[in-house]
This record gives sequence, structure tokens and C-alpha cells, in this order.
Amino acid sequence: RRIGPTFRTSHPLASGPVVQPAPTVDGFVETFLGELNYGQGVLLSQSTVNDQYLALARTVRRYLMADWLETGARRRQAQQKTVAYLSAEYLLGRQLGNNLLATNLQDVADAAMSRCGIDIASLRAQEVEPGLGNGGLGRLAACFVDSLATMDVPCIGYGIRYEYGIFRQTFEGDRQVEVPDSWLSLGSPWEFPHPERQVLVHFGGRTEEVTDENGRVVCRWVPDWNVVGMPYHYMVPGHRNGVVNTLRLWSAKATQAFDLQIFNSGDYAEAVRAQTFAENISKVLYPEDSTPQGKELRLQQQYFFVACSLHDFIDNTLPHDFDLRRLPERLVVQLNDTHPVIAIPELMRILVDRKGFDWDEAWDITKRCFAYTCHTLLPEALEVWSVELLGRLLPRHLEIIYRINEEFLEEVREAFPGDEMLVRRMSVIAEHPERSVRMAYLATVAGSKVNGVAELHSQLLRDKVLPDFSRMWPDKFTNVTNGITPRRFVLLANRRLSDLVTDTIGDGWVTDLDRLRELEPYADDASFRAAFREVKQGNKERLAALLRVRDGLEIPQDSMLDVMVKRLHEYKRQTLKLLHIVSLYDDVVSGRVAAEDLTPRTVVFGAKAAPGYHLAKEIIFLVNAVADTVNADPRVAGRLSVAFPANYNVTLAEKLIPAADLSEQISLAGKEASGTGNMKFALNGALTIGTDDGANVEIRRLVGDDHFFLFGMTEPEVERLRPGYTPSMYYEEDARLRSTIDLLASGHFTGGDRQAVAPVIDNLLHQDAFMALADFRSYLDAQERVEAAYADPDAWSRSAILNVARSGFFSSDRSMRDYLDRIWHA
Ligand code: B1H
Repeated sequence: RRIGPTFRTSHPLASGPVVQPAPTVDGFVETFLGELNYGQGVLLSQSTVNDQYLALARTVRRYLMADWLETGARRRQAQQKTVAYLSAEYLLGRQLGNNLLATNLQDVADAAMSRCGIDIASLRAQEVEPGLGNGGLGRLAACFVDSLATMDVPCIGYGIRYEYGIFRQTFEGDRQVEVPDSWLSLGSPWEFPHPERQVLVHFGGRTEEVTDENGRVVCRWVPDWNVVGMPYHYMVPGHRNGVVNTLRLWSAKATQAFDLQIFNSGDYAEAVRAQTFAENISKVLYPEDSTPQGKELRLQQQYFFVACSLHDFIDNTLPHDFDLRRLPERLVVQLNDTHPVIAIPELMRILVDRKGFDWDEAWDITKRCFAYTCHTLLPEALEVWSVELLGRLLPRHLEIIYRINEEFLEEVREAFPGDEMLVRRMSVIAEHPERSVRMAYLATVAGSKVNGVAELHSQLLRDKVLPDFSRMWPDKFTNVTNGITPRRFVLLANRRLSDLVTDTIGDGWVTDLDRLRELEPYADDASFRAAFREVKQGNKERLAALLRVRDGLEIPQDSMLDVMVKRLHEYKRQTLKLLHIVSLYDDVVSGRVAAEDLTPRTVVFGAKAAPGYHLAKEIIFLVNAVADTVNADPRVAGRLSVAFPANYNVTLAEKLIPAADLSEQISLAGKEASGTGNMKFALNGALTIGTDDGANVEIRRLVGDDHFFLFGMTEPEVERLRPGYTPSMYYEEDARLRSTIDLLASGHFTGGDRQAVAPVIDNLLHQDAFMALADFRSYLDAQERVEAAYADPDAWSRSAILNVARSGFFSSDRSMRDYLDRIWHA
């Protein structure tokens, strides 16, 4: 394949990419050995697993390169509207498997490696996943760029190349201990540094007014330090469609000029320190999921990547003579939560201060370029930056924000005359407890659209979080329900199920997930159900084998696999699951229930806690303590066991989710914006036990009430109960709950240490902000319905198949179509 002569060279052969020879096993072996010898500089006989992994990655990379170059050239030529997805997180997961899948090279690579005497599985296992995200929000960004490439939509994903991603979780004495994730240390074959596209980013200093050459008084930012942003490009291949989009992640480097000044003053040590200071900006991902801490370095990170990205697009991606009045025709910036919202004043600054636009015209352009996605309902998760900090780090941006706010509040006064309370409520600047900028408000004022991530969430966003704004601009608000990529989370993660589905309905479902509907009739086909059960069984065996070597855990076969994996947060209610386990255990050890009458069940947890979230870490400790005790107690052996493998990440999710029978989605109604794990489980044939929260609502509506275990209060019921909620009342009135909590509190699971359980127990009895005790009874009842259903394997498989068949809506391809139709108009 040849592309046009876009390269600065006169050599006739260099006008297009050199096409990689056809992917035969011989060709693959030759390229691989070439990479090993000439890339890694080792002989096969001397090579380590890491050498082999790197050579294999570089081999696969070659098969994507021509498509990448061609996609880039095509995009430069077509001048279409481009989606700039701005996200502080991309939780990518391993690349090798996905890229083998995208290129359809799996079988060739398998054969080639075995011809070299190499076990490809050990090479796959060598890859450290780029964990550049915390959880759902970062994984969503990764799913979205996958879908956009598969749909051939022009998109650049912009973000930060953290040197350390989400920490690696280990357990010591049942407690979480965080270890830095040095994911780059063994080499990173999937990234391409582009020093020629470096961008200078300024910080600090002051602003001043100067008169320009036309005699106009203009504002000027006089910063006092800067850093360089070095872009690293990552391939984002579409699914077997010849498209490869780009993810551009920024790494911070010290500037020469900055260092030289200090070098000249003779202080070598200070110069090196300054370098470290600059490079700290992209050093580490903040490990808070949902509760940002307002740290200065975090604001530096946000501005750093946003400034690099806008500069990159405007000055290096658009044609040089581009008329910026037409920017909204070429660019739509999707803000993934408030983390990149500082891009709004940055674009204003570029247009007004650097490109000479007048304010009104710049504001008109800016408003048409941005759209904002909100991912939360928790008030503590809404980012605010103190005016003191923002003004110190970005003085010009603060001025711009003030002016945006002034003009906006004038608009409010015009629309709602005489309501100064409303003006104060809607102000982008909060006055208490300290003067600060409400980033969600700024995004709402500037964005052309604001969306929530599931129907219920979008409704609550309008009604509870931004009611004044939705009254003022009802049409600004919309919903786009989240989705997940079926490539990674079904085709790659669940080969067994994928083969069964493809054998039954063909392979069109991979890029048109609604076609899973065609499976519905097979739910009534006994031989299909048997095959489906075999798939599950195979996946369970694969999981058991993995956990044996990965964690030294034994999980029994012939048991219901009950899985709760997600970040550890009180609102998600891992404690409710824990109470359920303890109640089952209590039933047996107290003699109320014979062990033989328990449905054999293996509960698997996966959860990281933010390192500073003390209660979450206490909950982790307690889960581990209960697991130790339950697993060691012969009275429940073979009937109840608990596994908590450390360091839940994308790689583990890919093995765990396909094996699950039961998916736990048990957040307090009105707290989980969407959830995306819930979708992954349903699409892999697990049944959900869940509350009426987030996307659970839509899952239940689609799969049907008979194939979903609903429990708990609804969001309005939660709000009605909230005033005067007294958790201890439930303890007093429910004997089963009392017995469960008493057993936990007795120290039975902590070697008699009652102090060790006190933080969690006290919180439940006296605060229970997320009302686990109020939903306990309903949850237990639902679990009994689960057991009854599980006792009938045919009916259970039928339900599981219907979950798969009816969940096609949750493809991120559909989410992307919704963004295109409702927001981007691209
Ligand atoms: C979600 C976050 C989040 N919502 C702050 N908010 C962060 C907030 O680093 N921080 O400070 C990091 C992450 N993450 C999740 O987004 C929601 O809780 C899920 O319900 C939702 O499915 C997911 C994707 O929309």
C-alpha cells in the first residue's frame, strides 16, 4: 500500500511506507528473528523472555505501521472534524493481545513462536499493563478510542504519560501495601517519542497590560517557569479495518533554558533539582478514584497536558494557514470529567492573547468547541481549585475565568431578574469555605453540551447536581450511556464464548454488537445451553489455574463464582457483600443451617483503595481477615470460600469476568454514575444482583426482570430515608443482622482482636452513610433468589444466554454513535 508523497524527501522509494511482507508464518519468524538480532541485539539462544517479548511486540507493530502512516496521511488530507478526547487517564490494559487480535495475527504468531521453540503465553505474561488510570473513568477512555478507530472516526486521544501508573497492590498481614508501578522499566515497545513535536508550557508569574502595535491595550502573561511536553504516540488500531488512530500522551521534561540559568550561577545541584521538579509533573498518577485532593502538582498535571494538547492541535495538526474562526468545524474537544477543564481558559488565552481575536469572537468559538462529560454524583468528587492556588500557578487563566464568570452572571441576571441568591449559587467562583473555582460549573457554562453517563445519572445530574443550569439551558443537557469494547472484553477475554457465538451466528457481532440478539432463540436450545455451560466451566478452570500461580489461591470448582470487582469505596458497599458472607458462615457455624444446604459459592473480590482512604483500607483488611477464617474452617469447606487476589487490574479482569456466574453491582441507589464492570459481566454471561443504580437500570430493562436480581431502595426511597437515618435501628430489629454484626465484632475473624474490626463496625452502626444496613434484608432475600435460580442449571444458563443476547446495547461503538449524533456532529 502506498500513500501520497507527503514526506520531505526526493527519494522515489520513500513516498509511502514500505509494506510489511504478507503475514505468513515464515515471514513472521524472519521479522521476529530480525527484531531479536538487530533490534534487541541478542541471539535467540541467548535471549531472555523479555527480549523475546520486546521482539514479538516490535514484530506485531510492524504490521500496524503502514496502516498508521496511511491513516495519518488520509486524515491530514481529508480535513474532517476531529474529536480531541481529553482525559487525564487511559487505563489501556496490555497491548500485545489486543494488537494481535486487531491485525488477525494470533494464529500466525502462535505458529511462528512455536517454530522458534517459544511459548507465546509466557511472552504475553511478560507485558506489564500500562495502568494509566484508576478505574472506570480511565478504562472508559480506552474503550472509546478503540471504538472510534473501529468506526474510522478521526480522533486523537490526549493524555499524560505517567512514569508510574496506578500503584501495584500487595497485602502484608492482610493490609494493603502500595508498591510503585514502574511499568516502563523493562522497555516500552508500543510507544513512539516525537521530540520534534515538543511543546513549551508556562507556569506562574504575573500578568501585565501592554499596548500592542495597533494601539490596543492587551493582556500579557509573564510566566516565571516552564517545562517541555514531549509527546509519545501510541497506536490505536481499529478492528481489522486498516485504520490506526493515535493516542498522544505527554511527558514532562525540564527545559534547557531553565537549567542553564542556574548552571551559570554555578549551582549544579540546584540545576539538577530544578530538572527533577519539572519532570515531577508527569511522574505519577494520583491514585484517588472519585475524590480529588486539590494538590498543586495535580493542577500542574492538568494544565500541562491540556496546554500541550491544544497547542499540538492548533499549531501542529491544523494547516498553517488555517482560519481559526472555523475552528469548531475542525475540532470538538470532549472533556472527560473536570480534570481537563482548564482547557477552556487556555483556548481563550490562545485566541485572545496570542492570535489577536477580540473577546466575544473568541468566546463564541470556544463555546462551540467544548463538550463536557460528568462522571459522578458525589459532591466531594466535584473538583474545585482555590483561587489562591490557581492565581499563583496560572494568573492569566484566573483572570479569564473571572471574566467568563462576570459575563455569565450578567446573563443569569437577565434571565432571572432579581434573584441574587441564584446568582450566588450559580457562580463559577465559590466563596466558602474558601474562594475557589468550581470546575464543573465552568465546564457547564462553556460547553455546548453536558452529558451524564447513564440515564439515571443524567437525570440526577439535571435535577440534583446542576438544577439551576438545567433550568437555564435545558437543551444543553443530554445522556450518553457508557459502553465497553467487545473486542477486548469479549473477543480477547473470552475466546471460548466468542467461538461459540461466531459458530452460531457468524462474526458480525464483533463490530455490530446488537446482532447478539440473534442468540435469543438458542437460549431454548438444550445443546447450545450445554455448550454455553462448557464455556463457563472452561473459563473457571482457566481462572483457577491463573490464581494458583499468580496468588497461590485455590478456588474450588463446582461452585457458584460470585464476583465483586471495582475500586474500594463506601458507596459501592463492599461491606454489604462482606455482611452477606459472614451471615452465610454464621448460619452454618451457629448450626441454623446444615453446611450441605448451602449453595457452594466462591466469592471473589478485587479492589484497590486510595492510599489515603483509611476506612477503605480497613475494609480491605476485614475482607482478607474473613477470607482467611472462612477458608480455613472445615465446617464450611467446599461450601463457602472467599478469594481476594491482590492488584485487580485490566489483565486480571480479562480472566475473572468471563468465569463469573454472579455479578455484584450493589452500590447505594443514586451513587454509582454508571458502572461499566456491570456491562462486562452481563456480556460474558453472568447474572447481576444489583440495585436500581447507574447503568444497572438499563441492564435490567434490557435483559428483563426475570434474568436480573434486583434489591434495595430506589434513589427516591434513599432520599426519603436519609433525614434521621439510624443504622443501629436495623441492628436492633433484625436478629439475623445482629447476629452477623456480633460475630464480626467479636473478633472471631481477627484472632480475637476486637479493636481490629472496630473502625468498620463503628462506622456501620453509627454512620453508615451509604445505608448498607437499610438494604441488608433485601439483599439477603435477593441472594436467596439467586440460590434458588442457580439450583436449576438449565434455567440459569437460559438466563445467562439471554443476558448476553440482550446486552449488545452496551457496546462502546453504540456510545460513540450517540456522542456523534447528540454532541459532536462529526
Ligand atoms: C468515575 C471518577 C473519578 N467517576 C476523580 N468519577 C478521579 C473522579 O483522579 N480523580 O480524582 C478519578 C476518577 N470516576 C467513574 O466513571 C464512575 O464512578 C463510574 O460509575 C463510571 O462508570 C465511570 C465511567 O463513566
